[in-house]
Amino acid sequence: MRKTLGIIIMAAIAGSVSADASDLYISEVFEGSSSLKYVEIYNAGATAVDLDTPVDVVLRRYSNANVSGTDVDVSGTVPAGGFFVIANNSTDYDPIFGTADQYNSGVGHNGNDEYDLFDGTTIIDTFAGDRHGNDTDFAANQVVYRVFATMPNNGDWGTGDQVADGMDSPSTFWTVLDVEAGNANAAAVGTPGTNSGIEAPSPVSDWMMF
Ligand SMILES: [Ca+2]
Ligand SMILES: [Ca+2]
Ligand SMILES: [Ca+2]
Ligand SMILES: [Ca+2]
Repeated sequence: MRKTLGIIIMAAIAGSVSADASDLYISEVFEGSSSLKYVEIYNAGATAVDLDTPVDVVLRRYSNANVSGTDVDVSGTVPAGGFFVIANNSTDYDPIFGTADQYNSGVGHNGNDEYDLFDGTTIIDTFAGDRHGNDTDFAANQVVYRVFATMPNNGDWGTGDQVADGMDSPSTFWTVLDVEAGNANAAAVGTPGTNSGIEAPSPVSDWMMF
């Protein structure tokens, strides 16, 4: 009886915790050939986050040298300690990785584009936010992993351009792996929707759950 009561109380407490989109961060960005591209978002919090309610979460892409971006309105739920994947399209993505959480051709980065993640009007994270306005390639034909061990940080790339396979970005906030021609090694180097061991803690219960 006591145990049952405890479970009921814990469930009531968990239900009262409001989702906090500030627990979200961009955990992986994949840029292959054709339009095999995706962005993975991780929820480091203890509560699932609805990407539309109570505040609308939006991914904004800045292409080439542009300093104004184009919005991808992400919709769905990111589980506590879980991932959410937005892929460019199913034709390129599904045969290699299975089903993504969302498809949107706005996820069309090609090596010199950056992303900001917005919670309403507030930027909560970036992928190379310090490179807006710079059209030099910095992540072409690579999968780029957020280095969990360096979190929290703002996702900046740091001063410098593209780095070699297996190296960190100049900021040390990201680690890159090369994607081979024709996406030959895509399934080996990309981990959409799952933890590679770089971009999120394993197990998640070791961090920020309480
Ligand atoms: Ca949204
Ligand atoms: Ca571009
Ligand atoms: Ca490419
Ligand atoms: Ca991943």
